[in-house]
Amino acid sequence: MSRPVLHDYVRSSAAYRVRIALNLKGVDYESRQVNLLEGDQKSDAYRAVNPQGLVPALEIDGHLLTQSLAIIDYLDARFPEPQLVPKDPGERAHVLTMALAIACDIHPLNNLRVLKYLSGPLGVEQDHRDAWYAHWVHEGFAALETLAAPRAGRFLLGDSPTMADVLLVPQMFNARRFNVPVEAYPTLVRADANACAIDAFARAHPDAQQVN
Ligand SMILES: N[C@@H](CCC(=O)N[C@@H](CS)C(=O)NCC(=O)O)C(=O)O
Repeated sequence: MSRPVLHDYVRSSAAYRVRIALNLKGVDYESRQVNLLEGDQKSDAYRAVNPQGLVPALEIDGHLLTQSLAIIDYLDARFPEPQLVPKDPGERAHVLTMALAIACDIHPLNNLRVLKYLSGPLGVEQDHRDAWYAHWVHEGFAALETLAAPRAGRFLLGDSPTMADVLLVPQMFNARRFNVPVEAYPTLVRADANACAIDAFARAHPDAQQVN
């Protein structure tokens, strides 16, 4: 297998998810930075990689994959250990429910382009923009805490990390970065702390990236 190429950005939480999954699977990869703050994602060159103009994208096995959940699903099928989406149908649905609660119902509302649209064309002031951000984190995390708590162990489901933890860690990082308090969500705080103690998660952290 030639070395996969991740179209990446250090503080992109969707790319952070894929960095974690690649590390957990033990896949060595090249990171190519797409500077979101400079608008690289909107260039014709990058839209040829991902027509949505979003990171991440992963070149692997002759495929060009986009959408972080589809990429993680590919990696889980291609490199089965450690398994990130359980085979048991009930557990599988539970893990996907938690992952999608983050990926579909928190993250898109607080994405860079949404925040820029609020403060740009809609003229929303910074404090209202911050309130918007915190609102959707609290809505999502409150539900996720309730969903996760009955079946959580060291991680969101039991005692091994799953795709749900792969999505949780970057979302917790973002919440803290935007000064959203997370103490009201003890199950999420515990799973995040346990995951961050794992080397594969730690190496994917934005502060651990070596960017030129
Ligand atoms: N659903 C997509 C979301 C990707 C996404 O929103 N990426 C963000 C960074 S976390 C991005 O590229 N934003 C660029 C922008 O907002 O202009 C996925 O999971 O891959």
